[in-house]
Amino acid sequence: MKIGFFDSGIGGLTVLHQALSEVPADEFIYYADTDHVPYGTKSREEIIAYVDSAVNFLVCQEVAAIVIACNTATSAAIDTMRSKYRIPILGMEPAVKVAVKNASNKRIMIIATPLTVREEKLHNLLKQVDEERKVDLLPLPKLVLFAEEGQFNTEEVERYLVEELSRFNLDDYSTLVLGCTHFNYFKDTLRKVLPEDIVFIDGIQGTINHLKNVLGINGVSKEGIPLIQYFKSGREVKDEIERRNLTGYLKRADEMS
Ligand code: DGN
Repeated sequence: MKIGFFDSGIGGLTVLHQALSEVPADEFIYYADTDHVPYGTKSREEIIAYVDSAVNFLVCQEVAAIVIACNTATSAAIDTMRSKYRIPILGMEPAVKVAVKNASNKRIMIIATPLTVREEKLHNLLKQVDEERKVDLLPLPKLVLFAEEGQFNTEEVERYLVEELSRFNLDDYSTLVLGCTHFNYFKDTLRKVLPEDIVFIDGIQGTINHLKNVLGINGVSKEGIPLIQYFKSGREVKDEIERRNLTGYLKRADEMS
C-alpha cells in the first residue's frame, strides 16, 4: 500500500513522521510544493489550484489515500478535492475540540497561518465549541518562512514570537493549539517564551487516527522499512544531500514529539 502526503513545504513531515510509526504502508510519497510556499498569505483560489495539481499528481502515482498535511491547504481546498477525486483525502484541522475538552477555565490560544485564521472552516469549528468565547486566534506567518530557512532556535525567531505575543496576558492561558504543521518544529522556542504550564496541542494524532480508520488499520504489524519518495512541486528529489536534508526534518520532528 502506498500513501501520499502533501504540504507546501516541510511542515507535513511532522505528520509523515507520526505515520511512519503507526501506519504499516510499504511506501509513502511526500510532496512538498516548494515552488509556491508559503500558502498562508495567498488567496483561496490560488491555493485550490496548487493543491489540485499536487493531488492530481499523487492520484497518478496510484496512492491509496492522500493526507493534506497542511491546515492552510485543508481550510482552502479539501472540500473541492473531495468532490473532484474518488480516493480518500484527509486533512488537518486545529485541534480545538481536544483543547476545549482538556483546558481548565483559562483561555486557549490558536496559532496558525493568516488563511487558516480567517477561513470559515476554523470559525465553524469555533462556533461548535467556544460558547464562552475563551479562544483567541493569532496568525504567525513568519514561522513558516523561518522553518523553510531552517531557522528554529535563533534570536530572530524568539524576538518575533515575543513581539507577537506581547499583546496577550500570557498568564490567562492554559493551552496553545499549534494550528499549522510547520509550527511543531518551534516547540523549544515557544516553550522558552511562554509560561511553563501552558500545554501544547496539535492535530497530528487526530489525522493519523482518522487515516488508520479509513484504511482499516488496527495495530502496527508491518515489518521492514517503508520506501519514502520525495517530490518537490512534481520533481522527484534524487540528490542525496537534498534527501538527507528532508530526512533531517523527520528527525527534528522526532525530537519535538
Ligand atoms: N504547513 C501549513 C499549515 O499547516 O498550515 C502552512 C504552510 C504554508 O505554506 N503557509
